[in-house]
Amino acid sequence: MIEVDAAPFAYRFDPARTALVVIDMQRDFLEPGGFGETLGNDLAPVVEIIPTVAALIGTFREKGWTILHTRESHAPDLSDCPPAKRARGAPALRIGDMGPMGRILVRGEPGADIVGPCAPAPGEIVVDKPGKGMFHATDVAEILQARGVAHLVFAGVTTEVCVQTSMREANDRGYECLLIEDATASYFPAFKYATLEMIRAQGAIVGWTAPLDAFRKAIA
Ligand code: TIU
Repeated sequence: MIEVDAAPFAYRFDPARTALVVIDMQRDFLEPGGFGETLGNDLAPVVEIIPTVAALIGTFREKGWTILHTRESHAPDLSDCPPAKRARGAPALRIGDMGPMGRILVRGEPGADIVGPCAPAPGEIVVDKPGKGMFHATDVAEILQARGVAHLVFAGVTTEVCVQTSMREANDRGYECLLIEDATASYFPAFKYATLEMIRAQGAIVGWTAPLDAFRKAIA
């Protein structure tokens, strides 16, 4: 077992039973004209973490440990997009509308791609998910069970939406979850810090948090 100096106390994991989960590092959330910007968000806080997420992916790659990437996206006919999700709010463009990177949040469009520095390598798992959580309407449970995974290390965007939802889903399914603090971001920095606090409060009620540096020191 490897022990990471994490909060609220040490996080222990067996690399053979661990997967890195990189949530939704897609152009639609990180680049101008994508879903995130159409919702009215400032992209700067999420763009900032790209190099750290890439470094974390590189660390897992060097070790040959399991890496799973998710993409929030919908079928071209939007059959997996609840009408309520598309109708919500007053975005500049709605899910399925044509934007500068193709149709917003639609599978196979340029905007749904993962940004270059975080792009999946051959052999890494890529899961398209129609919801915020990675277990909803996906094969993630079966994929992780088939590999005997018990520990999940989380990164990606956004901290309080898809990362937190996926981490809570995983926690309820019995996974031991660690969120890498500087490899996740929100459009709202205050929401990121609140999420980190609520995850690790009450004796790691949802899971642990640690900076990338602490994770790397632990495995060195
Ligand atoms: N809007 C927002 O903060 N996030 C999302 O809609 N999806 C993800 O977090 N991936």
